[in-house]
Order: sequence, then C-alpha cells, then structure tokens
Amino acid sequence: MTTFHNFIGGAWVAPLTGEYFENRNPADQQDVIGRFPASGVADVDAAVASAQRGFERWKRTPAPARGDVLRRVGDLMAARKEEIANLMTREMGKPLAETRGDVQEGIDTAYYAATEGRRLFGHTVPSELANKWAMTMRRPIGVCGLITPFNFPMAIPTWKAFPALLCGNSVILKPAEDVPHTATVLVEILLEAGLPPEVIQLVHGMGEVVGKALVEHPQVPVISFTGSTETGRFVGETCGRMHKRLSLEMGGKNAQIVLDDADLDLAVDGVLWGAFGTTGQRCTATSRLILQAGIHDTFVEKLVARAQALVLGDGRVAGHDVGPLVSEASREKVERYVQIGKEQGATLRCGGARATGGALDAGFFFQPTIFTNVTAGSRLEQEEIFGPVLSVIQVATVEQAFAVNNGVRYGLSSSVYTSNVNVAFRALQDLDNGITYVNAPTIGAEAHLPFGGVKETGNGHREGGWEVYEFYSETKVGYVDYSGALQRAQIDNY
Ligand code: UN1
Repeated sequence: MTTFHNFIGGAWVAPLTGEYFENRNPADQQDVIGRFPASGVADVDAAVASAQRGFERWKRTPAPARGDVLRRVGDLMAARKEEIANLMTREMGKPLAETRGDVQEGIDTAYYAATEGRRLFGHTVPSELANKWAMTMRRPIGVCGLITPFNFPMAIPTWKAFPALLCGNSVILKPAEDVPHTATVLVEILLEAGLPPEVIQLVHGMGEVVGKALVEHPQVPVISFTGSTETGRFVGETCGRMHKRLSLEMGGKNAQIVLDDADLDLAVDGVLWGAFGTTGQRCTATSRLILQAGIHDTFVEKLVARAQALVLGDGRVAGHDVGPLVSEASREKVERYVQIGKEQGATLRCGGARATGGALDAGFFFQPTIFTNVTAGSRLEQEEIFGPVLSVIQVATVEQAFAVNNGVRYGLSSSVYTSNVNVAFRALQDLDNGITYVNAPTIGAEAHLPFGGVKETGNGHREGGWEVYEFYSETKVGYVDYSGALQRAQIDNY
C-alpha cells in the first residue's frame, strides 16, 4: 500500500502523530488508494510556521509573476486531465464525465487567476485637495486556511487556493479525508509549476482535528470553509471571536420549478442531471421539484420512467450514469431521510432503497429516489440530504411556486422552466438565492462568475468571479500630498 505524506516546510513529511488512515474506493470498498497522515495540532503548528515564511517571500513577488505560475498550473492540469479524472472517480465515485468536468473547472480557475495577475485593480480617485494624489491598492493578508469538501475534490480547492495565491497569500490546504489523493496531485502540480515550496502546505487529517486547529490558530487570519451547516456554525463562531476573515459555503435545498408553459422534456433532462448527478452530493443539487398542477401528473410519469432507467455502477465504466455515495455514513443518512419521508406521508414513487445485485453489493450505492405529495414545511422538504432523493411539491400558481422556493433556510441556487419571458425575469428578481437559472438545472456554475448563496447557505462572500479576489486581499488607501504645505482635509478646500 502506498503511504502518502503531508507537504510542510517545503518537503513531503510524515505526520508528527505517526498515525495514518486508509482511503478506499467507495464503489467497491476493496481497492485501497493509499494511507494518508492522520495529522494533529503539532503538524498544523509546523505548517503555519512554514506558511508564514512562505508568505514573506511570496507577497513580494509581482502579481503578474504569481499569475504566470498559475498559468503553468492550468497547463499541467490540462495535460493530466484524464489521469486526474480517473483517480478522482476511483477516490470518490462520480462518473468520469463529471470528474473530467471537475478538473476542467480547476483549469478554468487557473487561467482566470493567471490573467487576474495582470489586473488586480485598485482605483485612482480625485482628492478633495489640490496637489494631492489618492488611490486604492490590493494587498495580501497572510496565511489562508482552506478547508474543503469531498464532492469537488479538485474544483473547490482551486476556487480557494488559486485566488488566495494570486493575491500574494500563502496557503494551508486541509482536504476532506475522502479525497486526499486528488489534493496531493494538486499540490504536486503547484510545485512543478514553480510555486515556492513554503507558500503551500498540505495537511491531511481525519475528522475535525486539523480543521479545528487551523480555525483556532491565531496566525491564520483567513479561513475559507465549504462543508456542512453544523460545522460552519462552529467555524463562524470561532472566527467571529478571533476577528478572522471568513468565507463560508454551506448547505442548500435547491428547487427546480416547472411551470405549465415549460418545455417538459427539457425540464425532465434538467432535473435528472440536477438531482442525480454526483449522486445528489452537491450543495447545488436539485433536491426539490416544484410542479405546477397542470403538468404535474404528466411530468412525474416521464421523470419516474427516466429515473428508473439510470444505470448505477463504477463511474469508470462507460454507460454508468450514477456512482456510489461517498461513504456508509452518507448512505445511512439518506436511508434515514427516506424513512422520515414515508413516516410523514409522502408517496415513494421510485427508489428508496440500496441498489444491490452483482458488483453493486460491494459499494455504497443507493437507488435514485423520488417522493411525490411532499408537503412544504415537512422535514423532507426543508432539510439538506446530500444524496439522490428528490421531493416533488405541487403548486397552483407562479406565486405559490416562488413562495415554496423561498420557504427554506438555505438560498444557494434555484431554477425555473418557463416559456414566459416576464416570469423568467420575475424569477431572477424574486427568488431568494445566490444563483438562479432559467431553463437550466440548479447545477453548473462557471468559474468566472461569483458562486455562493444567501440566508444560511453562506456569510455573504462569493467564490469565483472577480469578487473572490476582494476576499483574499485587503484594500489599502494611499494618499500622496505633493503640495509642499500642510493641507487639512475637510477644512482647507472649503
Ligand atoms: C457544489 O455544489 O458543491 O455549480 C459545487 C456546480 C459546480 C460546483 C458545485 N460547478 O454544480
């Protein structure tokens, strides 16, 4: 079995704890990917000390040169796209078409970051006073602690690491314990592209130990966390108490609305991809389907037939549409929600059980599941499941559809299928989400647009787009008075 290491202090090193955990393929539980460090607080301390040294050097590297490193990162990722996609499917289960997309999102993020190195704009602003110059500039902040989830093993670490690095910060990456190998490849690529070693640290770990140590470390002024709402609450409280800069991306309960005037076949394609892509394990997954009464029965019939035809299996095999869940704990959570749905009187239209038979028996497979007659406000309709379970809610009017969409504590993405342009624009205005799609599913955000949600999904920051560069840099103002005399602001010019 291959043993992997942390990357700390410019070298691949064993954890100070001396402990390791195994990572296995969730499609069969037999195929061992390797053993990875179960790091402790002392490993995090060493990573922070190294990252502080790396920061001192990297912050003085001109931003265009930092961007050049990231351009080479994009080139290297593109050259290894197929290999990384295969590795990622083996590591967390989603089919190759999706893991290729995940790597592509990392490549896109790299090239965007590379060009931002030649912008990173400040403003020149007229001063109130004569012979005085006023301008803003962007400065790096320091060591950034990045805590990332399993569902986008390449894309999400790049969303955080590349803008953080471009802005001149150093980075400590703590990847989810289900996907440590993909994170290792990302760090290898950063180093090969010429990133100075102490600018990046990789600290593997199990459970909360490493993440908690990063969040609580006084020399880590920036934290970016994507994960569960419960963990995010702890992260938020601690960062608030310590006055840290924090970006939170947490849960979703995203809805696709299909109105009577929609193209139904297009909308069926959309919800299948949104609900069962990545086995429903996306923050942007479609977990609610809001159907207007006129098309409800026809739509459900078409959808159930298509969902039952999805082929489950090892994502590396062509023809398999849906892979396994990432772990037994995830599958048990999905099973609990199926039970809750049944107890609360929803109608199980398909799925609802483990997928078994042949090779499926060894993996964490679960049948694509659809409940109808789901009541708005019920637990099935309100709580994030993170699995292949779709709840159908019937409504009479557009107003009701929008109200059901907005009636949850989350606000990441939403989707409306309609042929009425007026309703489409009303949806953009009235749906309480960070992202609304018209005639497209709730998933599929692009790297150069801001990603994030409202309400309890996040804390107002965005990933992607130019917005994320504001998060990873500090605005500083410079005034230069070249008048040669004392000029008193707010006094001498009036
Ligand atoms: C996530 O849902 O966890 O929008 C991230 C999408 C992807 C990223 C999703 N580009 O579906």
